[in-house]
Amino acid sequence: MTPFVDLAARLAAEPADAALKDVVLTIAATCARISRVVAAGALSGSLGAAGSTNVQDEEQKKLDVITNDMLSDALKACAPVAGLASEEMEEVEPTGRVSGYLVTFDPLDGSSNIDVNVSVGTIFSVLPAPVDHAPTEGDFLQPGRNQVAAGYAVYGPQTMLVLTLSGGVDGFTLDAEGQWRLTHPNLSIKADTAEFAINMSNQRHWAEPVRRYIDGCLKGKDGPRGKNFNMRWVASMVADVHRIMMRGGVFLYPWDAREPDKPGKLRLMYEANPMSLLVERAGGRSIQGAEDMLDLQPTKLHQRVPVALGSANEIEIVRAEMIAG
Ligand code: AHM
Ligand code: MG
Repeated sequence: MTPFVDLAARLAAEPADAALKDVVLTIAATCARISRVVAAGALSGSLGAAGSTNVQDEEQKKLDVITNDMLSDALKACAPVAGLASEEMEEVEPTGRVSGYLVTFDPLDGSSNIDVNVSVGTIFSVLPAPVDHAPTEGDFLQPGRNQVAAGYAVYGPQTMLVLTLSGGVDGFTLDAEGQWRLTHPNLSIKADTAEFAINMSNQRHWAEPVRRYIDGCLKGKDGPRGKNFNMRWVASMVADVHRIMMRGGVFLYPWDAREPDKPGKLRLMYEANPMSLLVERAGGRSIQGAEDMLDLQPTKLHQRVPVALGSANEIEIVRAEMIAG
């Protein structure tokens, strides 16, 4: 008998309504199936490019398309879901139902890592749906604070699901029978850290506040911070955020001058908002510019944002640099 309770039992203790729990259980079950497809790799013929591009003009991998279809099909069949939107779909998809919930997702985050067998993941966000009409794009444009649930699955050495509904953040590990077991209850991100994650190859394109912050970290004990920093960059946001959930740290994907008209690389509705809710609920912070990510009023479904999230005290140092300009 395992001492770890399963996801359904853990959700039973949540005050959230049964319909929301149904949505979360549907996503969790689909992530468990996605994990098997990802793990099969070349054996399932699913590695490599799909030969198509998404709305951001990014090349889609076969697994981006496969996992998008798996989640879309499962959510369309889930009665409380009124509409869905995905990083890999141009338009929102109403399910034909009114009221209930809207789900946004990045079906396979970290696509560049699929073919090299490095951790990838699924990110999702659940928002309330309108009660009197089929959802349109405008109904999805709600600030992150409106999220009623958010989470990610990371397909790594262990497959884990990390989620939040009304309260704290819990981590579940997928067992050999395909059940999610509560292995990491009430996750908490430590407030201080000496570890940062950023794609350093973009250094010359950054704005001044980000340069100053990273320069301070790189100078270590000899610089203004007076301590040495370590650096990690997996290039899968899910894996980088998961590390922060486990041992603290900060993650930055700032605006840079490669594409000056775009505010950042990562997407607000599928990546930044759900991760920000998880990080805040675990005691961390998440900002875009100097403002809290979760307060940002979205203007477009596929909107991009600059992101800095992680250990609370360290993010306040990043925020201070942003304010200083
Ligand atoms: P994706 O959703 O197409 O996989 O892109 C998002 C990913 C993030 O997971 C990761 O943090 C970032 O892109 C890595 O970008 P880069 O390759 O510029 O380092
Ligand atoms: Mg992504």
